Amino acid sequence: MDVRDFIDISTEVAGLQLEYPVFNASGPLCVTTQELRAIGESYSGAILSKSCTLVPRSGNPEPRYKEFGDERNSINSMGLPNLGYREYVEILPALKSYGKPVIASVSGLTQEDSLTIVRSFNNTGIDAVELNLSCPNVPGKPQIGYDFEASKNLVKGAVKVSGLPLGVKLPPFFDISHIKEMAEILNSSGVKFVTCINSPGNGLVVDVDTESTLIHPRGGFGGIGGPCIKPFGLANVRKFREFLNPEISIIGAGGITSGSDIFEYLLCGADAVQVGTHFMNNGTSVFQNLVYELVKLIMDKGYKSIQDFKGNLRITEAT
Ligand code: RRO
Repeated sequence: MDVRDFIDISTEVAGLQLEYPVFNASGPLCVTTQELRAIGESYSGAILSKSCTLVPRSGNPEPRYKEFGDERNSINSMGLPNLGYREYVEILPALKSYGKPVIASVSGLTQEDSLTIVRSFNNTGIDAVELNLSCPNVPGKPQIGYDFEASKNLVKGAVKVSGLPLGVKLPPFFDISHIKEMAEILNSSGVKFVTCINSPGNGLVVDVDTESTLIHPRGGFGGIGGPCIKPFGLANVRKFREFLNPEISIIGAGGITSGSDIFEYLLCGADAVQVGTHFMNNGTSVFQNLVYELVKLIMDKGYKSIQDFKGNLRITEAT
């Protein structure tokens, strides 16, 4: 059975065609060739690599990823473990054989590093670059997405040197004025897509039995993922959709574990979604399950395609 026999759930992000509106978030299980190939073979609508730096990094000391709570939330302080950008320039073009968009995530430790890396993916045959403005876990490196002036300089510089559609991965914002200000920067910078949200940074999870933090790096502080962050992901998508130019695509991320969660993000205006914690906890089978659940839900509701309901969230009536 092919779900496409029943309904059209294809979507477009930054001019790229995705057969399914769901793919992996940069982070879990997308560092090595083997991991990236497994994503290619799955129902993931695209292949997105782990954020890369100028030189390879082994990341922060273990334990650096833990699940917590009944809903399988997560805390991580991976610290950008990756093979270094030169490896991804080699590895990623071959993944085009899977017939889906291939996207490189870039997270230089300085602006100069980021521009060098972004430039290096030009003419490699891959489809797009996602510039990560929101890694919460590198000691001594604040998240650039919370510094509007620095973000503006970096994004404008990156768009200038990139020959590919360029998007940004944003941290969550908790005040509407911040979303508006960031949207205005992005509207005038030439970005083609926005991914929101990265894991809310600097959370702390405590183990009562051992009276200690769950993870080791940075005093136990880390980025939070899983269902507990979904309301903030939805809110950021909804408000960015209101403030961003309509031609800028939005990819939602944060707490997706079901087809119904994907439907919520699409209703808030996302063009596609990414899955982080749920993928990390369960592997590539999640993509097929999510696609089937989404198809069933859309069919039950009587819609024929994503276009029929995307962005159509209603405000509940006053009583
Ligand atoms: O590697 C990480 O510690 C990490 C990154 Br780059 C990111 O963007 N978000 C996250 O939760 N962890």
